Amino acid sequence: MTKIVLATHNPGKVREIADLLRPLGLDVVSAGELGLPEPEETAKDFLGNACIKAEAAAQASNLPALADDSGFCVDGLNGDPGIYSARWAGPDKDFSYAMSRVHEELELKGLSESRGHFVCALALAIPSAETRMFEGRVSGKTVWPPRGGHGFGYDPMFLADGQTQTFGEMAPQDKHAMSHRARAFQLLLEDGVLTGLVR
Ligand code: ITT
Repeated sequence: MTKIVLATHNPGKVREIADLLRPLGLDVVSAGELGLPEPEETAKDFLGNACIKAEAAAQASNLPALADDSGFCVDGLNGDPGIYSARWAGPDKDFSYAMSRVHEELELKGLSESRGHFVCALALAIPSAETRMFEGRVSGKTVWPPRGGHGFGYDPMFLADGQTQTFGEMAPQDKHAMSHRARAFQLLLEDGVLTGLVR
């Protein structure tokens, strides 16, 4: 079976991407399990950071590596936290705190809610081949207080358009059916490069 590295140290992403990859019959191992270092995310956009993470993992492991750079972009905060979504949670990765910060910064602007979207950039780096990149989005709005214990990160404060449940309230398979990550993944599948790896 072809081995592929998930170039992420975020357990929520590992869970969701492994669910999406499972049907392809790839042998998935995470960067955390391989003890790979976390590269600094110095790019100015999601695609650039996904590339940095995928290429660092592919180089260190000599295996194909799939990275995800994602975030929550809130219109009322001019797109913040955006590429800084993980950093807003501080060193303890406290997303209750990060969600409160979004809410408080909106309130400071006199807003009780705002439109926003999640972005997911995927980069697939294959040793000695060109890195492929894909981006998916899902639009909706902020809700306060947060609702639900599923998912991760900002899920409990995000209501996708046309839904009554936040991403935090949805069953994982319902989030997978419509999320930014699932949309980016669909583009990756359509490209065929991933299925080409399966022997
Ligand atoms: P890696 O870099 O190791 O992959 P990270 O958590 O630091 O892990 P990012 O830099 O891409 O990853 O930060 C993305 C943050 O955006 C993530 O920590 C979540 O808080 C948030 N986020 C991304 N996708 C999300 C989703 O599906 N639901 C809720 N929050 C999400």
